[in-house]
Amino acid sequence: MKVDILTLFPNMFSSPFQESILGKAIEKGLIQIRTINIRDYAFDKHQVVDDTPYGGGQGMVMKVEPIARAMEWVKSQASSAWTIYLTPQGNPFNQKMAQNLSNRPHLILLCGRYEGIDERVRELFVDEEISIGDYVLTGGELAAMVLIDAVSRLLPGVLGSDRSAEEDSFFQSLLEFPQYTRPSSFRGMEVPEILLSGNHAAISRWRRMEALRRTWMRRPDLLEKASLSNDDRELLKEIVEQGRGEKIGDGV
Ligand code: 4HQ
Repeated sequence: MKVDILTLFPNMFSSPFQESILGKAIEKGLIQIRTINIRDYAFDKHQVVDDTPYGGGQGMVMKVEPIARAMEWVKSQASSAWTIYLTPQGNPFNQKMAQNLSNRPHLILLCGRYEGIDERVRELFVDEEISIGDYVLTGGELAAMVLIDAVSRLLPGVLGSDRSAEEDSFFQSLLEFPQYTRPSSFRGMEVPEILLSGNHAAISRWRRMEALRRTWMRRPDLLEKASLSNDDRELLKEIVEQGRGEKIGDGV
């Protein structure tokens, strides 16, 4: 997959894409990421990329001409690319969208700063607007990184082959079950015995149970969308009978 990023801050993208799984995927050529500095397409003497908003008001707006020139240069190389603008006004990003985007050969991500972009950029170049959540960032760069991270790990060969797509889909739209690794005893806290039993059927059932329990306790909204088997419904009945138990804070 090719990803072109239009930004005023290309340096922000260097280290996140050099490390770990994403770094390896780029090294292997599974993802080709390029940054395009919008300022390089501002042709006036001071390379101005922003201006005050028509109608007055606070802050600055990104000018249409530099973005249009940068876009036209990128698109001249791949006219079929899918162009995304990162903004709180966009469709809320989720795993399904990540999956759909992972099937596209070429993405263009436009990162805004200040109060955003001239509306005409949207009309001319943007295929889709995406938000990574209901909060305000200083720019679209971190949002673009979040999107690239979520999409990249779905590309064939990016994660180790030991991770089965089947297992992923079985647990789709459920929260993860608790994980443990050695030591089996730490400060008197024991790993659940069943995980040490070697009984794979029992372990699978326990994990499914705990994934359902977590989801029911923390994100009951996800259970509506999850595809649950009859066995799952039986497990859920048990969970509901056991009660909601320990409750974590709601973060507000
Ligand atoms: N911004 N999800 C404002 C975001 C954002 C988000 C990007 C800040 C666009 C102009 N982007 N600029 N939330 O807060 O994607």
